[in-house]
Amino acid sequence: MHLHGHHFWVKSKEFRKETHEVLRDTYLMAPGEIADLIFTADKTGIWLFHCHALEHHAGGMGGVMSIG
Ligand SMILES: [Cu+2]
Repeated sequence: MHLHGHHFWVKSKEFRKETHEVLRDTYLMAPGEIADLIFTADKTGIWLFHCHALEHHAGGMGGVMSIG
């Protein structure tokens, strides 16, 4: 999943129970995975959040986030 306009930290089972301070704008998720993407929403606007697999995005795996 890719978030436009921001970078985020990931807290997921991928990293077991540890929090790694890896700053990203894209995170490759496994099927069924649940992850927290932690970021500071300090940029006003409408930002796209979507899957980078184009066939997934075309199938509806995307949306927008409004910060204002
Ligand atoms: Cu996908």
